[in-house]
Amino acid sequence: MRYQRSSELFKAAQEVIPGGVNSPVRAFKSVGGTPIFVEKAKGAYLYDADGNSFIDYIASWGPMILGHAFAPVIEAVKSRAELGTSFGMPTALETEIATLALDMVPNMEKIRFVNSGTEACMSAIRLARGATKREKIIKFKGCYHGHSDAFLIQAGSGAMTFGSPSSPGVTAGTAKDTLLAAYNKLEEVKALFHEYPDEIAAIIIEPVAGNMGCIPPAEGFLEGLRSLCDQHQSLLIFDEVMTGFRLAKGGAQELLGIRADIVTFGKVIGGGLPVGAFAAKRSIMKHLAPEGPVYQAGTLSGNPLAMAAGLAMLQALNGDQKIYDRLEAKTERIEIGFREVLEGRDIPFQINRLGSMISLHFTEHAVVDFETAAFGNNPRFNSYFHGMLNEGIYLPPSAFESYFLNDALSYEDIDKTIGAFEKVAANL
Ligand code: KE4
Repeated sequence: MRYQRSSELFKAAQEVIPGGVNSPVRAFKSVGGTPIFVEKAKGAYLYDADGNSFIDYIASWGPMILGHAFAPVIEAVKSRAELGTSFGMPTALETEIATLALDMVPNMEKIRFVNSGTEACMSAIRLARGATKREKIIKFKGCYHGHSDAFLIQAGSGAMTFGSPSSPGVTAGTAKDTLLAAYNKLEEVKALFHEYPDEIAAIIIEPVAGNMGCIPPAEGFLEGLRSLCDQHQSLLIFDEVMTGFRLAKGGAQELLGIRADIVTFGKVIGGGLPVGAFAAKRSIMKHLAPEGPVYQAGTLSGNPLAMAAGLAMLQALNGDQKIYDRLEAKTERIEIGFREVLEGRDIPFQINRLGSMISLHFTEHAVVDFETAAFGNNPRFNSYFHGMLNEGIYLPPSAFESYFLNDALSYEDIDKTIGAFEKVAANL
């Protein structure tokens, strides 16, 4: 593979954009090398500035679940654009996509659209604090809920004290209201409720973690969080920015059978345009402005162009009962193929998978939380990433990301991916 043009473009980008990218993970910092500058994409394939093509396993970090340039979405955006792109006034289109989303997702009665997953999670926390009149939240180490201050918190000193800022610019005042626990460790959550009785507004969690690689919830873990929230009148927030409309039509709530109090969305719900959302029962959403006092707003929230893309995406997913079976089967094929490649080699590995979320970890430890995910052999991951890239397979450029399969992937693509891994594994 040649990356000459991407290198030139990266150099130019770094002159005018911090790090040359508009989102850090794109810069290949953790895997090394020069980021690929993409020119176009169609179906399961990416085409870069050097004329290389790749089978795509990030699907724009989730949104392109039906493949790139999905015709119904493109058509919807084209025809909608002719009517004007933004009005700052309500449109019937927003009611249409809100109604469909609430039909698809169980247990939710109202939904508010925003412009990103970050905005959805930030707003959900504010709503939970406003509704409960409490200030503290619990999040889990390694879970990512976007880059608003309340979430950029790392474990403080000691096992279960409140957090400390994980980024300059986040204040100690903010950090003191974010408590941390280890994913899948219910006893740590119980201890926080014991330590801060009546102060915890909400628990926010990725019901299937995708930002430590893929980590499914342990048996009884989410059920335990549900009962702790019921016991302490705290709210359970499922961050379904990744899992929403991906694990099932109704997301993790449907697949895992656990009911959250607030659910956040992003990625798929926008069909590739900037959309986030958060939903809850009427009794919670009534606190949100302009109905209630909890303020939240956005110039482009519910933007008709983005709503048109999201509506076309949700209509396609809602109309195709087999999509999730197809995605599950293709992801299982990847898992089986990768296991066959690695069995018998002296390469310790774990493969975590739930539905079409999957990740490969080069470690002998079971990957069940951030600490065990961090045991991964990153140099080995980096040569795996670049080896696969050179074979025309585009994987997430970080050991701490889930792969996102899309419905446009053929079994020929899957088998080509496994064949590429066979070649790459020989040099790991
Ligand atoms: P955005 O603000 O990036 O739309 O969504 C934030 C977010 C919230 N919740 C979860 C569970 C998420 O995974 C994300 C964003 N995911 C990352 C990939 N792990 C986006 C990629 C990026 O940061 O460029």
